[in-house]
This record gives sequence, structure tokens and C-alpha cells, in this order.
Amino acid sequence: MAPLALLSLSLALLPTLISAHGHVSGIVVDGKWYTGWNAAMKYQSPIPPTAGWQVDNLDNGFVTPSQFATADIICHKAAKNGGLYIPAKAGAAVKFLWDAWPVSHKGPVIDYIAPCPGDCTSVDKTTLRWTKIKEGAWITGSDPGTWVTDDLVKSNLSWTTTIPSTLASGNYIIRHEIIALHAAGQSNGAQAYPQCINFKVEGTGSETLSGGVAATAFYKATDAGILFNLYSKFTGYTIPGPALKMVAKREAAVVEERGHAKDWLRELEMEE
Ligand SMILES: *[C@@H]1O[C@H](CO)[C@@H](O)[C@H](O)[C@H]1NC(C)=O
Ligand SMILES: [Cu+2]
Repeated sequence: MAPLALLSLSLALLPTLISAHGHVSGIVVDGKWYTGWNAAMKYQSPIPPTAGWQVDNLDNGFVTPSQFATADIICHKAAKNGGLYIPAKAGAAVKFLWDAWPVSHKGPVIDYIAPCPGDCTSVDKTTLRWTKIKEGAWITGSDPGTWVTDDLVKSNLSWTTTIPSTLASGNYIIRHEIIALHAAGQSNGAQAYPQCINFKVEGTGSETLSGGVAATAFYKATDAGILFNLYSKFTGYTIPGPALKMVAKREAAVVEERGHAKDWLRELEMEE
């Protein structure tokens, strides 16, 4: 093959090689499927409204540690408000379905929730204050070990979180995120894949979630859980970001009593 042909061939292959990650393609609540944001939708006119925030991630790409203090970490790259809501009861299970996730992309899976003062479809994302409601990461072994992302891949590429049952009725955004650590041994190598989704929560609780944190303050490039060598011998892992909130732990105890809380249990064990 002529050198020029070789060059164009390798250029053609490049996007597939670097884009084998994923995005949240659907959300299931109460047995009902809701379409997530898919970056290809930006070419439709009009752009179809989704509860998932509109992200400029056609390459299924990620946010790097050098961008952790910028607005892109809030709801992913150049994210714009989702135009719809998913209705959900406080205490409901919310299942996020990914279109793809490579097993090599091991790392933590974290869920945050933020109340919208008013309408989530128009809120200024920089004003959102987030509370961590679920986290999972390292399970066992090392180099690279077993991680909750392995469970996510085995569970039909899905991850389930619970809307705190104590939450007051209102408009909320859940920020569901995977942080891939396969390249995190080098500086600026971790990869954050956040996705924000609007929810209209109905409940009898009164929890309003004061004291949340801005997403731009979640992580630093040098955090123990961000600059982390997956391909080494290790005996623990520190999940990055703010602490899990007590409201989530109370919720976990309630779910545990009901006897179907495998994910929660693992997280609680890891906390101790
Ligand atoms: C498995 O994932 C596919 C694709 O996201 C989805 O259509 C299907 O409903 C999922 N199955 C279950 C049982 O959640
Ligand atoms: Cu990837």
C-alpha cells in the first residue's frame, strides 16, 4: 500500500480506537424506559428533548483531571439542560443503562443529586450544589483487581441507584458518573464520564439537601483516587469526592431491611 493510503487508513481507524467508551443511553424507573441523551441527536432538527442533559460527546469521550475545576465536570462537555423530566417517587430505584463499557475501564461509579431552585430545564448548572447518594469502586484484588464497573458490565451495562426516600417533592438532577482509572497512573490520566438527568420527585419527605458541593470542587488531579495506578499491588482505594451523605445511609439501612440491597451493602462495608 502506498504510504499515503496507509496514513489515511490509520487516520480512519483512530476514532474507533479512542472512542470505545460509552454513554447513558437509557434510564429505567418503575419498569418504564426513558431515552437518554445521545450526542448524534444534535444533528436532528429540532433536537429531541430528553431528561438527559445534552452533551457534546459524540466520541463518547471524557473529562480529564485538568478540567476538574471547569464547568465541563458538572454535566460533561459543553452540557446543556435536558428539556424533559423523568417522574419518580422518593425511594424509587433508578437504573442507568450504558450503551457500552469496556471491562478495562475499571474505577468508581458515583451518583450525586442536586435540587433545582425552580426548573431543571433552565437552571444555571454552575449554581447546582450536589450531595453524594451512592458510591462504589474497588471490590477485591489488585493489578487491576475487581471493581464495581465489572458488575456494571455484567449487569447488562446497568447501574441502579435509589432516590432517597426522605427527599422532599421537587425538581432534581441526578449526576451519574463513572471514573475510568486504566490510565490514571500517569498525571491527567483519569477519565470522568458524568451524565446529568432531570427528575421530578414526588414524595412525603422533607429533606431539602442543604450543604451540597459544587461539582467543580469535587476532585483534584492529585487526589488519591484520581492519580492511581491500577496496574500495581494495592490493598485499598479511596473513592474521590465529598463524603456519602447520611440521608443515603439511612436509606441504605431501610433497603437492607427489605433484603435487596447488594450494592448498598458493599458500599457500606467499604465505608467501614
Ligand atoms: C438491557 O439493556 C438494553 C440496552 O440498554 C435494554 O434495551 C434492555 O431493556 C435491558 N434489559 C434489562 C432487563 O434491563
Ligand atoms: Cu475509553
